[in-house]
Amino acid sequence: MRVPRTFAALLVLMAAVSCTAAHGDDGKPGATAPALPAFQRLLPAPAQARATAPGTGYVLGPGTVIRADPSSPDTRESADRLAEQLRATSGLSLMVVDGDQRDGILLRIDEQATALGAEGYELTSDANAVTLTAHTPAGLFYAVQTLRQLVPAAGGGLVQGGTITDRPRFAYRGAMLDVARHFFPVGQAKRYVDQLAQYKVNTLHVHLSDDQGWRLAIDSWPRLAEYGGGTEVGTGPGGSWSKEEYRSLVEFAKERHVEVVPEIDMPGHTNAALASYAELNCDGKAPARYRGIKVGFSSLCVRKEVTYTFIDEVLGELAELTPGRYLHIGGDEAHSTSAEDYAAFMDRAQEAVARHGKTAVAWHQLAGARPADGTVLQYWGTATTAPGEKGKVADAAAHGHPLILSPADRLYLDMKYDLTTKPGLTWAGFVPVKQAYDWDPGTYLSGSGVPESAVLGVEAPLWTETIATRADLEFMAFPRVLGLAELGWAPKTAHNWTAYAKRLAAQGPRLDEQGVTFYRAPDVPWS
Ligand code: TNX
Repeated sequence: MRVPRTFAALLVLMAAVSCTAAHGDDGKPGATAPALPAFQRLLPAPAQARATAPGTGYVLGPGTVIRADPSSPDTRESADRLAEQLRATSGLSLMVVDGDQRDGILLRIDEQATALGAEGYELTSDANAVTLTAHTPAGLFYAVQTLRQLVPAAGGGLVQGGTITDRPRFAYRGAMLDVARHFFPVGQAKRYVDQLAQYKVNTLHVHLSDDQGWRLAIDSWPRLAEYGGGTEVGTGPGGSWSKEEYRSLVEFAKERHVEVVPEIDMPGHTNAALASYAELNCDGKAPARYRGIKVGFSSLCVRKEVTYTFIDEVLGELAELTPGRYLHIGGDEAHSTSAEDYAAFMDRAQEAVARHGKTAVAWHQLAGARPADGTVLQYWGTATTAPGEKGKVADAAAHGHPLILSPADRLYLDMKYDLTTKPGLTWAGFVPVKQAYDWDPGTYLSGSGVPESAVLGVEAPLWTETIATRADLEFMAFPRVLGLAELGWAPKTAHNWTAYAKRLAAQGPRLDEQGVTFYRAPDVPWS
């Protein structure tokens, strides 16, 4: 049936006007809409989305041309990557050309569009074109990730019509991978980055050293990797990354707008280093390497000067390899170091980071000592953390230290989901998918006086004492890490477990397609 043009336009207008932020309501009674309308399937939920009527939008097919606005060189790269991805997921080989016509898929970086911010974008879809506009390459990258979720999987099809205007709630959206307890090759870290970047996560924190192993080659202290890298939890061979491999990870991440934050944990969690170099021990004797899962028994020798030569050289090489802003210096669970020694040590570790031109990140125990100007604190407490400990963190926040929130009973991906989970620990309790999602980073520490403005963002750590394989790693991370992505990006107004659970379920086929061995958690309505 032919619908008069003006009438069709009116329908579109009505549909648009009836939409609210983040919920394109194109599922009217009587319409043959899919189970979940396209804009409502997006994960993370966009800041604003207005869908036109169901069935309207751009039909993506074999004849679609991808246009990169020639006024900015960065658009061509994004256009080529989009073409590559669509070839992989939809089987379509689309032509990429330079041009700025609104016809096909147009990618543009608009110098004037400052309102979109450092990571925001606008996506519009109508009968003629899908237009992706951003102020920065990162914003354009996120527009592309959104488009990928809007393209029906095989052979193209309708890209729902409407406008999405989007930007993140928090600047820091991170995941941590512990490659020290069990060694994982750089390829695994890249695979994780690739998975996370699709959901607009922008930081990979790598935990590169611990009691059980040292995982990065350091030229000035070669036995760290050569000998200290040769163990892991259990009986495995361990391993380490060459500098070349680390650089390739940084580059791979950068292409996906992910910043790598390397961590060398100190002064505790250092048995692998202490075993590698006798002189780092107060008694001059190297302990045996360690393959167990206890924490808190090791410490660098705080009163020996060689300790500071050591950390300065290690952090210097790390800074040289890392274009990102941050070096993480750990500082957690230094149970065998006195409070006074701990504070003195952490002062000098922070000085070393600053000397090498970086900003220090440390676990929140540093709040009880002397965080230096600018140091970022990573909070890993739980609902039962003592008010005094939270108070110290709140004090630090009041003195200008930005906070990264990683509450262990919400975001520790190594906690078991429930009784049936084989890998994992339970010291922070079970963490079902709902619990990982259903909290608000903005008000999480407000009871202790921390305002949302002090929260730089969120991070989900994946500790690997009990996780030795890719399958287990992905089983523990997915789908909970998507909750992290959602909390980091989506507006607070979109927070709703029931709606989120449906959107999460809609990601199931995508995860399957990518071979991710995720947990089909019973609290999610998977189809
Ligand atoms: C606590 S979080 C740790 C890690 C463990 C983890 C296990 C933190 C800063 N320290 O050393 O691997 O718990 O869940």
